[in-house]
Amino acid sequence: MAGATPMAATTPVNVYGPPLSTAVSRVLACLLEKDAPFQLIPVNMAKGEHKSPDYLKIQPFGQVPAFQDQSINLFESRAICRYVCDQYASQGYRGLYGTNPLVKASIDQWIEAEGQSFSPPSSLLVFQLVFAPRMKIKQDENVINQNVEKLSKVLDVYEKRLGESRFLAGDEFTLADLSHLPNAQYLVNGTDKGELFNARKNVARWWDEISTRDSWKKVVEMQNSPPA
Ligand SMILES: N[C@@H](CCC(=O)N[C@@H](CS)C(=O)NCC(=O)O)C(=O)O
Repeated sequence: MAGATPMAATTPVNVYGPPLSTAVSRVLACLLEKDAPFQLIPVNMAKGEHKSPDYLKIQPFGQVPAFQDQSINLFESRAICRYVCDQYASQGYRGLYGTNPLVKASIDQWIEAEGQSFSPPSSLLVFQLVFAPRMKIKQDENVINQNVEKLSKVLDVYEKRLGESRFLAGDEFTLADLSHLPNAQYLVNGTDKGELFNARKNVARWWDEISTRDSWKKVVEMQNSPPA
């Protein structure tokens, strides 16, 4: 009975890692959009639990998130999200990963743009501007300036695209938009670089719309609740 959806819909999946991690929060947002039951399993990264031999058995690169559903283990947040969308296709928000090959191709294209073009400069900025100060690591002004410039160019492309369609892959919110939430959240709300988004009319409208979805508001609540 592999792949029996009713079973999958009621058996919680396991997500390992803290909601403060951008990659973990991407998966949480997707699970919430799909109404998929999950258990969040803490991984104490400060203590190096993500590098322990037991953890490496489920995430061989020693990163978060790791994901388990019945007999499978997965890593890479975007791949996990695609799996969740397919596995829970008939529940939650059905349009998240499209319903036909043409729409899916457009969603995949923009998920790739997020991973290949948006994420590299935005992740470096999130590290430099948010996590380095918390970890008492010295910030590198050159890295910050170079990546502000790179991200600006990427967001110029987004500005044009979002002048043509309401969301990245078309007129519906999809996984492509969702994938941007984690890094954008830190940049807009946790740094002085929010203008990168807010000063671009279409990007600002898009950000406002995607960041106020119930699923993302729940993730932000989880990020702000102290661990039990
Ligand atoms: N491409 C991976 C990135 C995973 C990743 O970089 N996770 C970070 C936290 S957001 C991590 O585990 N960092 C600790 C390390 O690399 O040792 C994904 O999307 O899942």
